[in-house]
Amino acid sequence: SSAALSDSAVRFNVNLRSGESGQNMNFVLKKKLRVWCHFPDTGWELGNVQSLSGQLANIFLSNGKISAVHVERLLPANPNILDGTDDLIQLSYLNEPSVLYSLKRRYADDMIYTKAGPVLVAVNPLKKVHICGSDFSGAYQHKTLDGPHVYAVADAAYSEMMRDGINQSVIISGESGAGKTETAKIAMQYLAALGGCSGIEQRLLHTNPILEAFGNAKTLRNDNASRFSRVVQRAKGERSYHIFYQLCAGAPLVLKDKFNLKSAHEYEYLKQSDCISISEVDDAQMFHVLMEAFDTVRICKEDQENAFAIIAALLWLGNVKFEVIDYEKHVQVIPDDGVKNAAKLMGCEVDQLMLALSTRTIQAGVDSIVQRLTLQQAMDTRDALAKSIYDSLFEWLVDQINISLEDGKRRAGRSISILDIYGFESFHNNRFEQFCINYTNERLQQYFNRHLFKLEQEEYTQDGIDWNNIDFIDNTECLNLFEKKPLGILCLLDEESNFAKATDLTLAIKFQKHLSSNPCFKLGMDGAFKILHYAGEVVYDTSGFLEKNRDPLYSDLVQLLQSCSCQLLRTITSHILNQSQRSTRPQWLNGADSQKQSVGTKFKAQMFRLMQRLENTTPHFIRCIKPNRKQLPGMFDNDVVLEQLRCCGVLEVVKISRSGYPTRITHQQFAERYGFLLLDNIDFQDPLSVSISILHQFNILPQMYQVGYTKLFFRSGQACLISVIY
Ligand code: AOV
Ligand code: MG
Repeated sequence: SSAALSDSAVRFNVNLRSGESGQNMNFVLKKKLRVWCHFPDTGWELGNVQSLSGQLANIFLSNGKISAVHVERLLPANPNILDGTDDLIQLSYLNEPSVLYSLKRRYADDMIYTKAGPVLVAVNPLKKVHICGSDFSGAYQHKTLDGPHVYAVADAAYSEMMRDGINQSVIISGESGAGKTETAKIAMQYLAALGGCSGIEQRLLHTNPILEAFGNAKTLRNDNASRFSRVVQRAKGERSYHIFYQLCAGAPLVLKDKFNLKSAHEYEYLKQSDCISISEVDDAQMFHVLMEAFDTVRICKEDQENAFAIIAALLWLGNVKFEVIDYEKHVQVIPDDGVKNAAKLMGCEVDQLMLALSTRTIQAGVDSIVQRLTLQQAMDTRDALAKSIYDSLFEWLVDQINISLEDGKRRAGRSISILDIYGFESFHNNRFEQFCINYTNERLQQYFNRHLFKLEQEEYTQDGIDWNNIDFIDNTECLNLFEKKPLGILCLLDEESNFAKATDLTLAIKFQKHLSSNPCFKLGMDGAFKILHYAGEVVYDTSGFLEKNRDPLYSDLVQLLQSCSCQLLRTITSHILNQSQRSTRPQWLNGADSQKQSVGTKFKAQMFRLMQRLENTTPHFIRCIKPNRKQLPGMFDNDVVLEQLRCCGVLEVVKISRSGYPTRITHQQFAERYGFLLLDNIDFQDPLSVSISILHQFNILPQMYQVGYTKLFFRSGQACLISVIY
C-alpha cells in the first residue's frame, strides 16, 4: 500500500516482456530488497538494493561488485527460503529470471524434475542421475516419496484411471533431444512395475529396443532421435535407422553369409552421409540386445530372420547402379552384386528386378506401352521401392508387437497412453521431413493450450466467476496455415502434386499467391518459405516437397513385390496392392499406383486420429527441456532454456494454476456429498444454499473458492480441504 512507501522506496510497474503481468505486477523497490538485474551482455544477475536515487539503484551484486542499474532493469527476486522450490507455483514473485534460477539451482543438484503447477518440467541431465530404479519407483508407489518425478506423474495417471474409470494419457513434449523418449521409457518402467513381474510387463519394456532400432536414428540434434523416412537420404553427419548399422556390425556369421553382408561402409544408403558410427555406441552389441528383445516379445526366429533379410535387401538395393544407353538418356541397370543380391534376398529373378527398376508400363486404353526411364526417374523409382518396403516392415513390426502384447485376447479395460513424438526441429536446411515434424508439434502445442488455458478459462467465464484472462500464445493461426481448406499449405501442396508439370518453383509461387495474408507465413529466398511456429521461425526449402508428398510407387513394382518368393515381403506389402487397386489417381500418373492419399494428407489424417484418441483421455503433461544445444552434461545455458520456457508457456501455466481454480464440483454433488455434515438442521431446498452453508460452517476462507452458476471452484491445494471436511 502507499502508506508503506518512504522516500527511499519506489513503487513501479514492470513492463518488461519478462516481467509479471496480471495481479502481481507492482512491487516496491526498497533498500535491501533482493532483486534481479538485467545486463544486456551477461543477462540476469542477483543482487540487493543498496540505495536508490531517482531512476537509478545501486545494487550490491552477488559477485561482490556494486553497480548502478536503471530501475526498469530490475525485477524482484524471491527470498532465499524459496530457492530450489520444487513447485514453481510457490514462488512469491513469478518472473522469468526467478523461474530460470529455480530450475538452474535444482539442476545443479541433479534435481532435474520441477513442477510448474499441473505440468512436470524435466530438464535433460545428459548423464546418469540416480533418481530412477526400483528403490525409487517403490517409494513412489508406497507414497514415501512424493517430490516431482516422472514416477509421480505415472502414478497419478494410474490412480486416476482406477478411481474415475477414465482412460489417461501422459503427453511428453519438447524439442528434439530434450529427453522425451527417455522420459517415456521411465514412465513405462513405472507402470510395468505397478503391474508386477508377469510376462506382459517384461515384454512391454522389451518393445523399446525394437522400436528404437527400427524407428530411431542419429541426427545432428540427437544421437537417438525418433524419426521417420530417412532410408534413402539425409543430411551429412546423420545416420539412417540404427537397425542397418546394427545388422552389419552384429549379425552372426551364418546370417552374414546368407545375406552376403558387407560392412556398413560398403553400402551407398549408409555411407552417403559420412557418418557410420556413434561415439560410445556399440552397434554389434545393440544387435544382440535387439535379438534378445525380439525373443522376449515373442517374435519368432523365422520372422526375425526374414525381417533381417529384408533389411539386407534394402542395403543391396541402394547399391543398384544404372548406365545410360541411348541418346535420350534412358538407362538400364548394371548387373552387378547390388541388383543380384537384392533380387536374391527379395526372392525374385534378377531380370525382373532390373526391368522393374528401369522401365515403366503405361496403360493407353487396352494397350500397354513400356517406357524406359531416365537416370533420375530410375533412381527415384529405386528409392521409392526401398522406402515403401521399409515403411511396410515397420508397420508390420508394430502390429506384431501389439499382437504379442495382447496375448491373443483383446483387452477391453482402461488404458494409459504415453505419447512420445519427434521433437520440434530447426536446421540450417529444413525439408519436407522437418515440415511434417513441426506440424505435429504445432498440433500438440494446440492440445496443450486447449487443455491448460482455453478450456479452463472458458469454464470460469461460463460459470460466471470473477476472472481476469491470462494471455497465452495461441497458435490457431499457424495451424490454419497448414490445415485450412482449400487454401492451406497441405491442400495447396496436394493440388500442385497433381500437376505433372509442377516444379518446386511453381509450388513456391502458389504458396506466395495464397498464403501471404497469413501472419505466420513469409516467403523466403530461392523458393524457400518461412513459418512462424510457436517455437520459433523455421525456413523451409521447397525442393523435394512435391516428390516426397506424392511418393508414388509404380504398378510394375507393386506387382513385382507380390510375385516375390519371400513370404514376409509379400505379407507386409500386400496393403500397397489393396490401396492401389482402390485408388483413383490423376491422369498424368497413369501407371503410377501411388498410395491413395498423398503423404501430407495421410499424415494429417493420422494426426487427427491421434488427437481424437487423446481427447478421450485425462491428460498429464511433461515438458522436456534441453539445457544446451551441444548435448553436454552440466551446462545450463540460460538463453536456450528461457527460449523453451517461453515457447511452451511454462510461466503462463504457473500463473493460471496459481490464480486458477483447478478443483471444481457441482453444487448438487457438493451438497449430496457433504450435506450430512451440516450442524444446523435446516431443511434447505437448493443445493447452492447447502453448499454455501457448509463452506461457512467450516470457515473456508473466501479467497480459496468461488461460487459459480453451477459449480464451486476451489484454489489449488484445496482438494485436500474437501477431504478434510469429508
Ligand atoms: P527426444 O526423444 O526428446 O529427442 P531423447 O529422449 O532421445 O530425446 O534424449 C536425448 C539424449 O539425452 C538421450 O540419448 C540421453 O543421452 C539423454 N537423456 C535424455 N533424458 C535423460 C535422462 N532422464 N537421464 C539421462 N540421460 C538422458 V527426438 O526423438 O530427437 O525429438 O526426434
Ligand atoms: Mg525421441
